Amino acid sequence: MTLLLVNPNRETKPVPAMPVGLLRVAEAAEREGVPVQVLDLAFASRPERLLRATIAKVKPSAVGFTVRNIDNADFRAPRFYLDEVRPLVAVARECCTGPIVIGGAGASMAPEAVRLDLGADCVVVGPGEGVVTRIHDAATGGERLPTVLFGPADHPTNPAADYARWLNLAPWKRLAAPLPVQSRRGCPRKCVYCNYAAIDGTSKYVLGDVDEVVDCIRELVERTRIPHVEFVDSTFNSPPTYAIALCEALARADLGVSLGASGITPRYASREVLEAMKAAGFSAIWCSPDTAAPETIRSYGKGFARDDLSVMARSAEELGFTVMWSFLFGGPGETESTVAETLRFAREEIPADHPVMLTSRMRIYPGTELARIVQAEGLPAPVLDPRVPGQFYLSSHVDAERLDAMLFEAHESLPNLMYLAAAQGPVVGLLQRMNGLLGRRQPTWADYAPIRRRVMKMLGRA
Ligand code: B12
Ligand code: SF4
Repeated sequence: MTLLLVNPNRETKPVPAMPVGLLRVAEAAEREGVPVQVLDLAFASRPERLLRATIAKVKPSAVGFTVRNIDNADFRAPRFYLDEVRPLVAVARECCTGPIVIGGAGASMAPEAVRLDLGADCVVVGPGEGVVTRIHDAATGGERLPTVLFGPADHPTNPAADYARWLNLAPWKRLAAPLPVQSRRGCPRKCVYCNYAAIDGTSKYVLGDVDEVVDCIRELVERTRIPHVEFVDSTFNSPPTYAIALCEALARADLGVSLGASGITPRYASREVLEAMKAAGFSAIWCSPDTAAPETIRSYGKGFARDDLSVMARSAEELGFTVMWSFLFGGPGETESTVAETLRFAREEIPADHPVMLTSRMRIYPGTELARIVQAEGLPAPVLDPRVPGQFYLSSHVDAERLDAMLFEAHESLPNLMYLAAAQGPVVGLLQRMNGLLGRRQPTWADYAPIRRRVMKMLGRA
């Protein structure tokens, strides 16, 4: 009567992502008395064979897969991850008579399409902790599962999971993987392309208890001996009062860990917030303003003011706090002049040693404002495979060739600019191994971008 939970995600770039969501579901199952086993296929040399052997041994009553990524949202170098998951689901289907359930961020974005593509029975949308008993009951003869099941966002959970217990940490450590920790769910902003409300199961904040988050980190670091934590919150610095309280508690606890976060909104990246983050142990952060032109800040629905960006860039420089900036060109309302304004901001206001990521064209995901715009413009509805033409939006007010030329020119002239594809390039793997070997923390863009950029240039990949 065991629930077998499988991590099929073999993507390790730009950062190897420990399957925090799947493991939290495993721990919720245990709390509710459901016997559970976890199979991590991230580094398996023959994943299908290992899955087959595990099912033969465990004889699970149901198999659950986490689908974190559908694609890499990269127009220039698209990857479609479901091609790797489909054969695994087929093995589960062949070897297990119980239901095959899919959950995870990717699955939550387009549940029915993912279910059909993978050939599963049910897709859980949003947090899975609150539906494990239902899955177990269905697997053991109870009421059949619906094809789509919504997980409640307010079900009790932990900020992370006991990685040392569920995972063989050796290969993760070899690539200097950080420990993912989530202090809150939800984001009330409404960026035009964003689907996080569906993934988190809520657009309202569900805030974790600050002391619990700190205790959880202390325990995780003791158990894993990995002194680097990555906050995986949709927006780490919002609400700012909570962010500051958490940072102060982390600073007081003085855990000797380096901290990172990728979800930073310029709206609340004031000097006060950045100072608190620095004092807490953050060494570098990843911020995606997407644009720096007032018109596109509005049309992308970003919810910050143009001045917030300048304040953030200045405060970060004054505090010696490196930011990895990410810009997304070609979305609704983009024109040649808004592109030029964003590139001007990158050239003139971002410190020259802060890395800047350039992404061209917006990936369209179902259920987003962008999908509605696409429909209103009479364009075809999005599908799952990013390699199918028409999956990336380009504003009709900007010429494709001109946009590409402007980005290329900026990329060639500024050493701190990179295309998104560089984040998944071969140099990243080399740096991860080097850091794993030296026992250093996960390479952050902050520390390595200039070196990486030079090496990539040498290899002709930049
Ligand atoms: C933080 C983050 C990152 C960090 C990761 C840091 C780290 N160490 O883990 C960074 C910036 C490095 C990153 C990189 C990438 N990311 Co990212 N990332 C996120 C983010 C914001 C949070 C993910 C997370 O950990 N959530 C916290 C956990 C607890 O939640 P969860 O995984 O969703 O799990 C819950 C439920 O989904 C469910 N559940 C999960 N599994 C299962 C299984 C079963 C059986 C059940 C029932 C339920 C269930 O229950 C869980 C607990 O509540 C999400 C967006 C989001 N809001 O989710 C994007 C997101 C997951 N990333 C995405 C992408 C594309 C990527 C990259 C491919 C980007 C790129 N081109 O490089 C890489 C891939 C990295 C990799 N190794 O896989 C996409 C994936 C969807 C897609 N487009 O296909 C997302 C959704 C963003 C988006 N909207 O596009 N990412
Ligand atoms: S701030 Fe981030 S999480 Fe919030 S809506 Fe915008 S992209 Fe989504």
